[in-house]
Amino acid sequence: MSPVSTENTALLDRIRVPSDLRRLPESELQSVSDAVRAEMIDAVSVTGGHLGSGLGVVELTVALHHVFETPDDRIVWDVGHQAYPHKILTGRRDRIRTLRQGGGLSGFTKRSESEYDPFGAAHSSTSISAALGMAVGRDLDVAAAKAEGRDPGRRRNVIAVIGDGSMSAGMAYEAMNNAGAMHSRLIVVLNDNDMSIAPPVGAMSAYLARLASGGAYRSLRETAKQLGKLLPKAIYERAARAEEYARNLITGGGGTMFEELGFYYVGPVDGHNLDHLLPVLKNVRDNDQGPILLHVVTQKGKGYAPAEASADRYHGVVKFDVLSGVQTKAKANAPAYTRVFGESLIKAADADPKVVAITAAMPGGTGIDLFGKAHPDKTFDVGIAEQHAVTFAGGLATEGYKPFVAIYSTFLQRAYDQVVHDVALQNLPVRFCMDRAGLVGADGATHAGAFDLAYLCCLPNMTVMAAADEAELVHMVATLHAHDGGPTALRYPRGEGVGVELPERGVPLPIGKGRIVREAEAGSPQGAGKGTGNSTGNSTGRRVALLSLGTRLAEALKAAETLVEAGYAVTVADARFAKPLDEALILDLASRHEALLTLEEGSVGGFGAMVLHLLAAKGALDAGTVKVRTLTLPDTYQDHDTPERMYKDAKLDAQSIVDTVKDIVPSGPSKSGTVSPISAARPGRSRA
Ligand SMILES: Cc1ncc(C[n+]2csc(CCOP(=O)(O)OP(=O)(O)O)c2C)c(N)n1
Repeated sequence: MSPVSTENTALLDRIRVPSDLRRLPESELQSVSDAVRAEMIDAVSVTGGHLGSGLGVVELTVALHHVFETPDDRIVWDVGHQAYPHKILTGRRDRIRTLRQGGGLSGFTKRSESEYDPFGAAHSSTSISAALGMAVGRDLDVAAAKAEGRDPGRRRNVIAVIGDGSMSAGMAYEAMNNAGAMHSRLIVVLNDNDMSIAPPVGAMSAYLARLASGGAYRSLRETAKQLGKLLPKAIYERAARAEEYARNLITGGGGTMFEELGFYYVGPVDGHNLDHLLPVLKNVRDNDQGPILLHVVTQKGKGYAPAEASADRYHGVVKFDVLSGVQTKAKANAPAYTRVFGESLIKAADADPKVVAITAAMPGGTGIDLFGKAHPDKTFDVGIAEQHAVTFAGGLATEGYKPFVAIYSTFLQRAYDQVVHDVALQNLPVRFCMDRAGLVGADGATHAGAFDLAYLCCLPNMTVMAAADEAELVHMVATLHAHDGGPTALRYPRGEGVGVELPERGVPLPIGKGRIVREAEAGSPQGAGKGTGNSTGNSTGRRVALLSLGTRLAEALKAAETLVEAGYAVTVADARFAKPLDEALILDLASRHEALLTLEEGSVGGFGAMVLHLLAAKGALDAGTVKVRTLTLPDTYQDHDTPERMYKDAKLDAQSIVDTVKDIVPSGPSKSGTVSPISAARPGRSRA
């Protein structure tokens, strides 16, 4: 694929919105597709993002916008990660090089971004439900208009486009089951590229492969026969025999599973052949029946040789060179948390045959790919099925296994009742390992791991911890392994660690014990925190405690340096546990500082709320001697940007911490009588 040519540019210049595309003859649509593909490759080469999925649906996108009257007709893209060609054709081409950049276009569909995005997404398998809601809304409108004697107007089409990977989630079946029963007119395009992020798993994937087998897709002639059923009765009856024959060849006789669910099944059709796609889509558009499933076979990464040749088909890429396809990966200064997690879990399983690992279609993203190489028989990729993953782990736990369920914080949201009802309520020792905790940057609000502390800390039986650095992560994996008395959860962020030395083996931490990392009195660091510097502590300055949970610890230590220079006496503690809290440590901090700030990479209602509950319950706030502030993510959905920028906006960076402290406790000598003397033997101070 060549870089964007002037010819391509000239062609795309003629298409600002889909109505411009619809004015072009069908004969030009392959050239449009080629131009969109070149534009997309060029754009993603500078922004990074999802490449392979979009490349696979270029022709499908062009065909859909040509055949359907968007935006009045609704196209609902599942996940939305494949919607870059759609963005190029729907008035956003001029901003396509701002994809995933601060202030720029989202990497997914987003209602606030365009009227051509009727439903926002980023988590998978929602499209059929949303599209069915739209279809039923339309039907209710039409019925109301008829009842009132009004002209119901044009009956809009609703189309959900869902990948074969996303078809592995329960929600897709719940929606199809409902749609089949409602008989509402809905079009589901199954975009079958035989890939999820990783190769697809499960019986459904094998089933689709069987449907698509024998030349990969149907000829137009066969499809026309198949579509015969959608035509008026007389024509249909003539076509019926041949159609039945063709169908049996493919489905083995019994009709497809989609038909059993009440859908009319059409396909498989070659999703890169516009001569096939256009007539089939028109036919599907013009039929009057209930729900239709159009099975389209595409190739992930289509039209870009480096993507086609790579194992992951360039699902997600960083910036790359268009000609060679080589991605510009910055050299890492420290191992990624994901890798440290995967390697620590391998060690646990090396020593204990009861350790098993579960991922929901994210082996690479969670480090379970590493684990899978070392312990293939103990690794379970269940597909995009977080709910099932959790309850499946619950079942394993009942049999004495030690399941580690590695699911991003944001995707575990989907399995909340399974966490509550199937695991926590029964006190089963399932280990939840939540990668991408906190802000994630370019993927934006849909992927932020913002809520797990709030939604897990409120659950009886649950133990919740957060790693402050990669060495802590090693110890915490060991802690999860050792703790068999109930469910445990561990959160850690996206990206690289801070560069501390990694222990050879993890040592289980005492449950519910935090540690003091730097002490106000000594003014010097204690423990393993990096960047604590050689401060000249001022024990007579105003006394402030920073109580951090997770990787804000590094910012807390930076803030402490600045504050000490400004004359404050600062204690920095790492809570390690959000539940159970280290009560003795927290009450002690509250008793001997004028201000206590909690820091977390999570929403309101999480760690800070837990600390406030404790302080209130123990009467530690009654005397009014300590000012408490809970520094959390804001009560808004933060748009994508760099994580650094987003944390700054959230006022969780070192400078903001300093500003908050100065705001509530102006610098000066310590106020006598407001703090009690330091107890000689404070609990929870040392590293385990
Ligand atoms: C609930 C949920 N779990 C996991 C993911 C991560 N994820 C994003 S895309 C994807 C694969 C989707 O595969 P498919 O639908 O076949 O689309 P393709 O990328 O192959 O076009 C996964 C697992 C997600 N977005 N949502």
